[in-house]
Amino acid sequence: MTDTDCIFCKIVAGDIPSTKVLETDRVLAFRDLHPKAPTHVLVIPKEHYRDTAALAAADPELAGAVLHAAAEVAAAEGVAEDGWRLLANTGANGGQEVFHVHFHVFGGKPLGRMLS
Ligand code: IU
Repeated sequence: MTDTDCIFCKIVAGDIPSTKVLETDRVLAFRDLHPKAPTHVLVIPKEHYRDTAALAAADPELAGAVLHAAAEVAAAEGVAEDGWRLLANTGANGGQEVFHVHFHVFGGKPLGRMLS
């Protein structure tokens, strides 16, 4: 399932270049174009789902594969021991700008507390 208007589907297809960090048959991880931390990688299912809720409802196994890949990315980036952050902005109030579900992997510096 792809969306011809979706920029991340175009990255999956190779029509738009990206710096790949990890790839499996169903998951792709690539560096964010505008990194907010020394490690800032986006982990996505290759299939198009608009957000976390749609992915979880349609394919929980794939949602798990994406989480598994995120942990592998953190380990490969060398940030697993010191800690890292996984973030999935969901919907307009959640700050989601690209509507192909993606998980941000941040690490490489103290990230502070989001909630207090
Ligand atoms: P958000 O969670 O939807 O707000 O984040 C979208 C992210 O996708 C944001 O950090 C962008 O820098 C990033 N991004 C990218 O890496 N490559 C692109 O071609 C586009 C957005 I468009």
